[in-house]
Amino acid sequence: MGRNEMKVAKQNINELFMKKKNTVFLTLAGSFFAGAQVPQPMNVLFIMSDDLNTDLGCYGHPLVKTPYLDRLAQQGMMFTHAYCQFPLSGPSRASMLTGLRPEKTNMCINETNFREALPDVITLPQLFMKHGYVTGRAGKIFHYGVPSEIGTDGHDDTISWNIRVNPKGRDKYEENKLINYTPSASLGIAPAWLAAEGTDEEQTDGMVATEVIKMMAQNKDKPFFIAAGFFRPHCPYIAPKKYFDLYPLDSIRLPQTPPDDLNDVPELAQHKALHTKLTPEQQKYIHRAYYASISFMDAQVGRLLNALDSLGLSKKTIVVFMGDNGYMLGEHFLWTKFLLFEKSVRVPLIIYHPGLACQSHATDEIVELLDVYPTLAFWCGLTSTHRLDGDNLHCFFENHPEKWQKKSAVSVVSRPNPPVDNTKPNWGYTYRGKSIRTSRWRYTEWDQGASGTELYDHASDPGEFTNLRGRKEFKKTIEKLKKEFR
Ligand SMILES: [Ca+2]
Ligand SMILES: [Ca+2]
Repeated sequence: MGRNEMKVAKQNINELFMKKKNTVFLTLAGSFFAGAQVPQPMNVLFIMSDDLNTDLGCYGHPLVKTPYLDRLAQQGMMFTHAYCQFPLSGPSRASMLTGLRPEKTNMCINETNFREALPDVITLPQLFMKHGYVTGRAGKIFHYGVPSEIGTDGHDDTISWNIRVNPKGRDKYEENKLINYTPSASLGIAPAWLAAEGTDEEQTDGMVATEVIKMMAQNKDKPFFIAAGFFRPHCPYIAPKKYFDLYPLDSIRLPQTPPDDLNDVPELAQHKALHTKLTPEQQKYIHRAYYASISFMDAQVGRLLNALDSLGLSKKTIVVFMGDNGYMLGEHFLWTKFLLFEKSVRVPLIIYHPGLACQSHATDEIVELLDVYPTLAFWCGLTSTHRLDGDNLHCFFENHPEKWQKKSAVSVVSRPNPPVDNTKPNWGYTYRGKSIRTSRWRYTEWDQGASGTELYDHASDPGEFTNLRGRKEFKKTIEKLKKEFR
């Protein structure tokens, strides 16, 4: 679609929007954007990966092989600075899927259900369902204990879906084969891995892809919002053996951290994972297994993208790919997530809209996972029933990144107020850490500053090693950043 045609299309949409209600807009919006002859709304293929940081080929990782995500990024838009709103599955996903900041969902832990605070909120898939779309998911989209709840509904919001499938693959049945460095701990947090025998299709994530392909084939003549919720690279890090072979152990480089790095880091900022006690060699095995899990998951994304082509859906399906939270692999001597450092809150976000030809395929502007809901709703002509906290990313797809107003991302995290007690709301956890990231700075407060603050200058210190709080020359910078908290 040329620029003038786009202008006309947008004008028409605006006029329609003024005059008519959403049903008409919904029916026509897809056709304007897609340039199709028969009015038809766009489909959405929504792909999530669990605990995936930006260690991907397209994000510049020197080792990790992700050919399919790289291809998606080349065709669509890669957001190099996208941030989750809470670095833990349940609260992050609830925030993104309701379009609301975590404090409004009142989810400080995975075990709380956002419906307690927001009984009537319309989730993103639910909005599509209410407008006549078929909504379906396979695997983890809302929270799901991994690996304990694989094969169940997990903590799903079941009213958001017409179709729910919960595959359970040989990764679940072969947990006894895991190489586990902390056998006494639960597998949901243990550093454990397996280079598995057998095929991709036998693994849970392979089955998720198979089920989603089936779902798209069965619903290819209806508008759909179909979601693939991959469990990898969440631990236990399991993938077929061939993906481990991509990463010889001697090619793995462990992150370099100054020995005194944590001396200027507040106690609450240091959530310790079991991985902290691993030997350097064990750490390399964990890196390799995490990378293998990413490449395996990437191959399943490839199967979905190829299926869109073979089903004739690629011209009428928006593809969204994202991670739910970042992941640390020993940076700052810290591991996993539930932290407010860059690597724990920065996530991959790649979006492809077949009807919008981006001239540029990547942007460094700061965006939040919250921005996904309003964008998809806008593209499909759906109006949210509640006020959304995110912004519409459309300007990046019409080659006007300068229209993007948001200049910072905010992430929060909880910490317990002992004693932890599962009869208390959120088990006694409250929002105690809050962090803001602009293109240059990261500023973090614990207990509104009473339990410590951190300021990192990404222009000179991308590793966030030197905490600049307390230095006179940065007082004004901190005051300014505090004003941008939301
Ligand atoms: Ca997660
Ligand atoms: Ca430090």
